[in-house]
Amino acid sequence: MREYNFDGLVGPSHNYSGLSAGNLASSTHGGQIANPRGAALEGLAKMRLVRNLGIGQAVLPPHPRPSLATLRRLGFGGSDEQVIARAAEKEPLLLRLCSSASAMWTANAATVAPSCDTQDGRLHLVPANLQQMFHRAIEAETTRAVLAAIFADQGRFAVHAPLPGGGQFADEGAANHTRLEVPGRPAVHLFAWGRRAFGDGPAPRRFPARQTLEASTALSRLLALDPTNALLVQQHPDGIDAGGFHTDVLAVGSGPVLLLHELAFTHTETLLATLREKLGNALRIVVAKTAELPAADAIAAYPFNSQLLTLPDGSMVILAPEESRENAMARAYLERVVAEDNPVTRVIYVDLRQSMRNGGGPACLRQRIPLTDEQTRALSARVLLDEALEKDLAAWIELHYRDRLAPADLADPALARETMTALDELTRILRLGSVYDFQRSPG
Ligand code: SUG
Repeated sequence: MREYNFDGLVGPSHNYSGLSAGNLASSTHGGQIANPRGAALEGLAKMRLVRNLGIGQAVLPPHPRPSLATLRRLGFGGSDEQVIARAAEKEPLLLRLCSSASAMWTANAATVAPSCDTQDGRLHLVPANLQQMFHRAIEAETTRAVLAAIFADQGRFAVHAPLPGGGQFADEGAANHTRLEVPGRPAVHLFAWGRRAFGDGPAPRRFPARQTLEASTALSRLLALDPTNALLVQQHPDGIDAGGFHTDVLAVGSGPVLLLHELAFTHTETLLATLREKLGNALRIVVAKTAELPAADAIAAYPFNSQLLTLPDGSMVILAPEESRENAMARAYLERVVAEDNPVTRVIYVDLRQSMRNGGGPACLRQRIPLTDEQTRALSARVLLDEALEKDLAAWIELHYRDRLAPADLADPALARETMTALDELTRILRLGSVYDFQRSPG
């Protein structure tokens, strides 16, 4: 079993529209000018770095934006140009919502259970419905089509439908899911949630809780896990209100290591005791208390939104955003992690400023999918990153992406055309088939 990081390629419409209440970076940078080409190249550089560490790396494609299909479903008609012009004139917010490149944050694309943990021995993937935010909810359909195209072999892979219904089953994917594992014991899956849909209980007051208990419970069933190894845990309402909109903003875990802020979850002591009981002495936990690292710093600098990567020699590295190096408290926390008795041997900092300004750090940009060799051979598309694919993607970005995009530019019909041309070509590079709506129906 080898873990592959499936990173989202940043889409050509990457921009700052201030769409995500509760995500402080998104709110702060709304209206600024973005650099889609720079963002896509930053993302690709991170993928190259991870691959060069000897770790499995793969890609997931952007979604068509603006989503003309969504604008049409909302009553804007005529030619593509007219749809965009009418939305821009009458409902500019809707055009911005339908133009976000948010599918780049593939931690939110799905929740995954590897075949070694599931009762039927297949890899299970549940695409996230992302109900809480409109600009993200429109990702689910395309995500499902893309995953179904890649993981088409139903004998080995089960791609489920996104959870049904409205906000009651609001699901944000792997950003709220952590898998921990030590040698000789079954893996433990932590499913975090922010509010109850049915019934009362503590909930954030200031910002939305994006994941419900009911959604997390449904995921633990659908993923065909042994229920005794699936734990449900509440995100701390104060953590969400401080800007920790997903679990991965305040906690990250992999293998035997769990890093967390004390405001990541409620009842932290009980949770940690349960984890120690299930995983034993090999489990390594490093908690940051508020005095060491205030939540505001953790959220601004994103040390928990790191990738915790296991190298081929078994040691681990933390891939953290530059912002964590620049924040003295975040950096000191990460240095403490390295100094303590655990497999983590160093921190590597990466520049992902384009994505970070929308609240997306290293961990947001990847979906972790453990695969056996046989499963990698059974993938139905060219998504595993090797040198040739890396070159093709770099050339594709250079050819198709703008280096400047302001929210007002989303009204430019040429952007939609450019994006369709680019994505059409990308499906050929990745041998994905016709996964996009515009490839299947005219207009
Ligand atoms: O859903 N930002 C994303 C960031 C997602 C980060 N993912 C994880 N933590 N796993 C979000 O809030 C901002 C778009 C804008 O404002 O233009 C945005 O959607």
